[in-house]
Amino acid sequence: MTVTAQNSEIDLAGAIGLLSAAGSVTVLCHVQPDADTIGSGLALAIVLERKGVPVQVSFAQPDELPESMSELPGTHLLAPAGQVESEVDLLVTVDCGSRGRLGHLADRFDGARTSLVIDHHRSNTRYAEYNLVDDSAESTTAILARLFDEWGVEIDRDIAHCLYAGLVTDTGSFRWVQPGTHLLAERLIDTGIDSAEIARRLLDTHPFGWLPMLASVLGSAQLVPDSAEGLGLVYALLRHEDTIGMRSEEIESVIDIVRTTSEAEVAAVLKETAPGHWSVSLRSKAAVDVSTVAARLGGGGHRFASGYTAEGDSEYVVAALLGALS
Ligand SMILES: [Mn+2]
Repeated sequence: MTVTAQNSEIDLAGAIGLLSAAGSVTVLCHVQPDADTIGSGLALAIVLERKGVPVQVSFAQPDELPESMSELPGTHLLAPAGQVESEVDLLVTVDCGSRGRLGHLADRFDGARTSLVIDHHRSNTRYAEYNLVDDSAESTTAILARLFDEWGVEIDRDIAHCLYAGLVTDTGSFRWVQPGTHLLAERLIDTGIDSAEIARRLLDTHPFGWLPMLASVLGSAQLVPDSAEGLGLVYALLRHEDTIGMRSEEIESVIDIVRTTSEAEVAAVLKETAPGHWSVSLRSKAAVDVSTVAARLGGGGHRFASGYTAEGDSEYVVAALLGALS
């Protein structure tokens, strides 16, 4: 297929039609995968495998699945990025707001007969031939739960485990919810999954070294009361040396502490992924749409949670952020 194919919006029934007709499927998750993209990818792959459809799930980087997700059902369907088939009937991306979030696996679009995006990011760029995007959904796994219901797929314990992983993490342990969120959680828990253990593994398990890392990083946090039109910015830097030996689980946890600062509407954590290369997480509480802020800096995301990448020294990256917030 060509990348200039018409980018159609599609509904659940249309997506089911594509999935039902597919002779083979590749499911791609975003780089630096979280539990929503992996939970979505594995749940969909389990369903397709049971229907007899050859399926691979993958993500471009890092090379290994985050340790906290290793107990999810369906990991036997994960393929190393280098082993993802170059030709496939249907390419599906899950929880991935733009083509760039696929990393080098974006080239698999070239060998796909057709493509489908399933996502809930506000900033989604509709980069596939068919796009099932619901930015009101709590998680991509919540969209998949509706898709499975419409498809007549029974959500059993294994599928529920994958869907719950995305739901509990993307809602911040059920802080950011809407009518229906807890009903979905109840349905998933009722299959017999150990919801406490799933949440503990994904969100509340860190090695001891996390504590001194936090002490160092949080100790250097800065408050900029004038930023964001006087609503305030708080930020912290995770320098490359702070991240050595830390898993993504430890690195991604920092923003959840920084964002609790009462004097700041916007929180940022600048993570130095390699010397001079930064991945920036943004959070807001109510008044600021950080998906727009991230978009100004080349990234994207949700209204209250977004991110982007940047290059340069920390002063330069902070100055660019302050500029985008003003
Ligand atoms: Mn998500």
